[in-house]
Amino acid sequence: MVYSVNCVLLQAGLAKIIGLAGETNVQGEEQKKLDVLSNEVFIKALVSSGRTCILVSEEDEEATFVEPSKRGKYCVVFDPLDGSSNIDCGVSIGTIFGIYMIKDGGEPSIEDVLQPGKNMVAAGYCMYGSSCTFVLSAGRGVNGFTLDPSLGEFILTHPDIKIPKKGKIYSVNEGNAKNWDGPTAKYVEKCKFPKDGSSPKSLRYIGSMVADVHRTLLYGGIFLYPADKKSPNGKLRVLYEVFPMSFLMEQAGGQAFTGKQRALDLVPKNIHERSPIFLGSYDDVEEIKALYAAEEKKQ
Ligand code: P6P
Repeated sequence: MVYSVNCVLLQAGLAKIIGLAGETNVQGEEQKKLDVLSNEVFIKALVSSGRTCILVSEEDEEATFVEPSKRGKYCVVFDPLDGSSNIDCGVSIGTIFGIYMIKDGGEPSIEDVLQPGKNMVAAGYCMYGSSCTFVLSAGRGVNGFTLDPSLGEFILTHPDIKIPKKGKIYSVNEGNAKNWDGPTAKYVEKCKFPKDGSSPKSLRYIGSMVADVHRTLLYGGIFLYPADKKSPNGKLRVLYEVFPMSFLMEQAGGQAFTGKQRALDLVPKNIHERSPIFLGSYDDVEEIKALYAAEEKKQ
């Protein structure tokens, strides 16, 4: 599936299939032709695999329930082409996915995908950039694979990825700074003007979650998409952005926090629910957790 999407993306600029599809998705975001195309690739392939029973896509308002004759035991939640607003300028974008097992042998129901992220059996992403990189965890560590186009095969290039315990990079959209709450504002201030004599952290923000998280996973540091006055639940979607990336971070020795709790403990109430997220190096996330805990004490 990701190989097919990668091939289409590589030709997109030439084949003039970039640009808008003239529709909007459930998020009210303008759909790029490639969003629609990649969504169709994943839905068709997952249904015909005979292994899935419920599919949740960022592009579809409702979940897809696979017909009984093709049904399996896995529920897949995915963003087929995350960061697609960056397609036209060639910035790395990606597919993000998480996999649950159906809760019991009965008739699949929406409850099977409204499980906490800690119940996922696997999660990962595929980044379409200067190379096609596939990062996956099935609950026993994180491994990275790079597509060898001459073979059409993914080669294990990043075995047993471990995120550095502390990093030198923070990754956030500073354009939202005026709307941040106290702990986030204090944390970012601390990154820029550390009071302990350490060097300031560098700011790196691409605006494509897969690219920002991939860099964070390999180099360390922290990625933040906090709540703010405009978006009290943040922007990123729990099922197919927050949970998969949080699952990977924990598997790689990092952590993920919502501002209130461990991200993977969250129980979503609907399939497109959003949540604030702070994820990355263990010590860096600890610092922002302490600021939120101190704020909580003041309440
Ligand atoms: P902003 C892309 O639209 C996305 O969903 C993520 O890939 C990315 O991290 C975030 O939104 C960027 O949002 O508001 O900073 O442009």
